[in-house]
Amino acid sequence: HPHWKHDDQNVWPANFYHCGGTSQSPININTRTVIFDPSLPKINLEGYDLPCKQSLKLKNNGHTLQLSLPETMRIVQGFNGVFLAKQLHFHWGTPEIPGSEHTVDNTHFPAEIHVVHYNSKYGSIDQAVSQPDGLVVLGVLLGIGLHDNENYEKILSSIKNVSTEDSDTEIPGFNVRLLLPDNLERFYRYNGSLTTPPCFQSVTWTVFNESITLSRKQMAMLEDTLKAHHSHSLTKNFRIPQPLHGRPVLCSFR
Ligand code: BO1
Ligand code: ZN
Repeated sequence: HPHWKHDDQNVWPANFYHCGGTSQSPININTRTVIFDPSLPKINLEGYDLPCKQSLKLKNNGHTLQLSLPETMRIVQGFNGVFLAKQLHFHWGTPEIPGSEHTVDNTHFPAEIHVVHYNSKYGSIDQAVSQPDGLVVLGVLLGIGLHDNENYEKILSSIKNVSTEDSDTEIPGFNVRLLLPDNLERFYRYNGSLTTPPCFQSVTWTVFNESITLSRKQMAMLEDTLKAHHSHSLTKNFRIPQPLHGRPVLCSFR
């Protein structure tokens, strides 16, 4: 497996076959051409309110800031099957270059989180990650607001402990539901891929319509604090939107 970096994303297809596929992620969400589908079921989350005594591993893996999640967190309705949480992570840019992966009407948000779940019928994420119905990822677009976000602060306050590549730390359990928007009923849905190598086309994507805000200071913690290989700043870790190749993008709301 060749090593990869976000700076190299133009050559991912040469090194990772699936990255050149026709159902890649992220995408631009064109709100004028999405298809309203009133039959999209409501998403029902279970076990997101974690006890404080259950600690979670927060890691800088050189590509992103990632929080491991317990399989007691699960999506029990809204998809075909039960999907168990594995991890959540962030994508971001710089103050000048907003770094969400999904764009809405060709506009990037400053950042985005992905909550990664795998289909319980496959028994493990490693078995599920390459299956067409293997993963469900929930995407939340992050903007800038006037106030610190106290829920995201539970993660961001520990960034200082994972500033270097491959470092990790434990943080107390908290209510992960509070990282998501209040309104889970308004979302976009399409079939796509992992947004990093190996880019398997295994993800049923959900991007929520409602965004969440962090303070400028909190966004700066993401943008400035983390380091990757050779202590280069870990920043601009987003993939540019990929061609739809005729895929429908569904929308749960008008
Ligand atoms: S994303 O949500 O599309 N940005 C995304 C991108 C890459 C992965 C997951 C989500 N990678 C996979 C690895 C697996 C690993 C799994 C869970 O993440 O390919 O080896 O088990 O951490
Ligand atoms: Zn991601």
